[in-house]
Amino acid sequence: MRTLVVLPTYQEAENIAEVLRRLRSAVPSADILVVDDSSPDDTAGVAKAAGHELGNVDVMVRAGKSGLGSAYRCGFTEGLERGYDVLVEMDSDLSHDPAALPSLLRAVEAGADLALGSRYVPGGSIPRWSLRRRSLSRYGNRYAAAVLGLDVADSTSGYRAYRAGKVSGIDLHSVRADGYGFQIEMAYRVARTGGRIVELPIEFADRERGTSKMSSRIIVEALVLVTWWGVRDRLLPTLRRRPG
Ligand SMILES: Nc1nc2c(ncn2[C@@H]2O[C@H](COP(=O)(O)OP(=O)(O)O)[C@@H](O)[C@H]2O)c(=O)[nH]1
Ligand SMILES: [Mg+2]
Repeated sequence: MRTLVVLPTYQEAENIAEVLRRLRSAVPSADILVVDDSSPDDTAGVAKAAGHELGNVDVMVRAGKSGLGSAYRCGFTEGLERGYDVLVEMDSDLSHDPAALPSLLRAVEAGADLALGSRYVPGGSIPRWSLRRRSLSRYGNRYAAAVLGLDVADSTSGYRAYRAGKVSGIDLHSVRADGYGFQIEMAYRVARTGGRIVELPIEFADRERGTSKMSSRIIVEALVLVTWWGVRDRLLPTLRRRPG
């Protein structure tokens, strides 16, 4: 299966070269596309230099910071145009261990439309997170699952492999969310179109270098969108079916 790993980057100059090297040794046959938003720390330059050494690494540079969801929409559109069979999402800050990727790819090969690296299935873990951050993520995930009727324990996870045919069936331009909302929306769309989602346990290491780019705006966006999708797809249709 021809695989493209899409790596969104913003200010990851300290991490990207090691991510690329570890990725190449974990999955030597996969091509890599870095989508950088003109990071001021020259992440793109570092990625190009490392990519030159490793081969089969492309770097797409966009004009300015436009969000994680938008970076993936660009990367996936490119991947679909180039005819890949599998499209992979992974953070570029070493939170996601590249060594776990072969098991996600095997799950897609075995029939999954979306193989998710999950922190909230038995065997999954987040050793370094504070109780506050852990609770926010855990309850956010539970809320999304309950409101959307989505049978996924970790729909905000950003470590995943999609069957490309499933992504091509989704109108990426109509996917608006960024950050966590983007991850939930993509899982929701796969589920709603009858796709098979498989969750595999991962250890989420969290970054050791650099800082998170996620903000409270991104969390609020996800909560508002999930609530809206739940009202639109579950509550309103039920009300309409009621006589009188
Ligand atoms: N291209 C691009 N990448 C982004 C943007 N925001 C975040 N990222 C990347 O998305 C990944 C996850 O972001 P991060 O800040 O680590 O999120 P967190 O792990 O939830 O705190 C990292 O590789 C970031 O560099 C953005 O606006 N544009
Ligand atoms: Mg991170």
